[in-house]
Amino acid sequence: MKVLLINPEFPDTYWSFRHALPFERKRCAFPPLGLLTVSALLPKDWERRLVDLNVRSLKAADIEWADMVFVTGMLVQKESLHETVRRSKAKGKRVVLGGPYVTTTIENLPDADHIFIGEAETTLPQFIEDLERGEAKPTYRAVERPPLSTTPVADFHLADMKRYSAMSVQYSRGCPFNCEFCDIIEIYGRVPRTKSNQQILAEFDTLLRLGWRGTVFIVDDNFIGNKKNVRKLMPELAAWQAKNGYPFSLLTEASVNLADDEDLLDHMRMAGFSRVFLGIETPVEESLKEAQKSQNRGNLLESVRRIQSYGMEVMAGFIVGFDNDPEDIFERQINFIRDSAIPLAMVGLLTALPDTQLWRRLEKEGRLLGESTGNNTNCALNFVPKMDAARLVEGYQSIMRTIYKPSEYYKRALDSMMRTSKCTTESNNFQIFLGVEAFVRLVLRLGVLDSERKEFWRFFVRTLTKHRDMFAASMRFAAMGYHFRKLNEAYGK
Ligand code: B12
Ligand code: SF4
Repeated sequence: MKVLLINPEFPDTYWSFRHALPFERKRCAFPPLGLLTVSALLPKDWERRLVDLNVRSLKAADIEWADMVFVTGMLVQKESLHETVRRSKAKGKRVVLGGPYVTTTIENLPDADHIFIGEAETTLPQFIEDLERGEAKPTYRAVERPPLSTTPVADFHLADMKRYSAMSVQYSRGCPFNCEFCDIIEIYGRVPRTKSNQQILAEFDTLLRLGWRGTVFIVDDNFIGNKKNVRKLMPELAAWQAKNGYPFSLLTEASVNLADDEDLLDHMRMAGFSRVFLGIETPVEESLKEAQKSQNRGNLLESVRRIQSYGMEVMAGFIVGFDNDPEDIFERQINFIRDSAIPLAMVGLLTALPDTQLWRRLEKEGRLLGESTGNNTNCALNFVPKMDAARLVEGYQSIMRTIYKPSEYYKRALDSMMRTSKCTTESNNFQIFLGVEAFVRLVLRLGVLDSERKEFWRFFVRTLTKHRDMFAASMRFAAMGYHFRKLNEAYGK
């Protein structure tokens, strides 16, 4: 059996890093871990190939080679997903679909032969048995959420590693919190399941053996969702990094209450975590209450600062469009982002994702306008907000225009380096932004051709005088700033 695994194309969003990647000659930020995991669940003697449309195009010959085509995707990839299914079906191939889009969508699903709803660890083996008997069903639905002990090490070798700027592994699924807008808890549940220490370290071993060095994204919904297990993992992870000479700089997502646990923060520092993405959402207490985000209590600025003091750059998500947002929400968000020294702030309009508590409430209130595009930065609202919609979109754009102005952005980058540098570990110093060639391309684009080149040189000189030890990180900041500026030009005018 020959299986072609396809990851559809992403549009240009916060996380695509599309305008920053070319400096390093990378095509895509992260490989499609879901598909690589699905591949590892297939019988060993089946042939498999991966085509990530974010890395290269899909050729007719790719499809012709295959007996079956497996496609994954998020909501935001649906256009490319539909096109991929159409092309595969046109060539008479059996098409299998899975992933977050088909798991959550309320629209008509594409015309695939087999659709997998939910996680595939138990349903895929069942499908393979059924297929052998000639009785494969059109739909497979995971009745229970599988324990992660059933998740194999992903087939990382299928990914063309040099095309990606980071590799991904997953330690846990699910989150114990109950945010109203969140689809994670609907898809992956509120009881966080983790892998064993041996499992996750085996994945690290595999990446190391395959020659990977650099950033590894632990793609958990909330890395500290199961604190008890994470605490047990940390010393082993730190020992693994030390034994192997700190080959990986770690990035993950966590809830803000990470700041309350200094022991865990210290262990994360020792294990080589250099960046953490937090769901801050808003500095407005009433809006946090409305979002049922009780874990974001207390002084949020202080929480961010504490995490930064352990050497971790804080990235964060912010949302505008809550019913309780006051008229001055836009200025308050800008001020918070400025004061918190978060260079990479993902600001989005509130989005009602299918089958979330927010979706159900808005439906009851008659305020839903349809399924979202899945892209929360493209100014498209899928519900009727309390604030005037035009004012909300204009306010949102004013946040984006302000925070990604080079002077504002570079100031936050310098502040962030100031706060994290005191605690830099060996792995935090990892040369993330590698190579003379990448540096030359960056200087040419931002220091010569760009209309904002003065700001770049000011930043450059300040970095050299104050943060010479973080030079590689500072150049990554410059590249990322360029990405956000371009993104803003596309969406935020
Ligand atoms: C890592 C990650 C990313 C990465 C990389 C993704 C990639 N290259 O594939 C990055 C950071 C780029 C990313 C970006 C975004 N993401 Co994202 N991301 C995740 C995250 C945290 C983990 C994904 C992952 O690797 N999981 C591990 C694998 C093993 O799990 P899995 O993918 O679910 O796969 C399992 C099953 O779904 C199934 N399966 C999956 N595919 C297939 C295919 C077949 C054929 C079969 C049979 C089974 C199957 O089997 C697997 C094993 O059980 C998820 C949350 C989550 N827990 O999954 C959000 C998530 C997928 N992302 C989400 C969103 C919204 C986004 C963004 C739009 C955010 C934004 N506004 O910018 C962007 C869009 C992408 C872009 N570049 O523009 C949503 C999707 C919602 C939806 N319903 O579609 C999720 C669910 C999180 C959330 N609620 O916010 N994301
Ligand atoms: S903390 Fe994050 S993952 Fe957990 S419920 Fe809230 S939004 Fe979802």
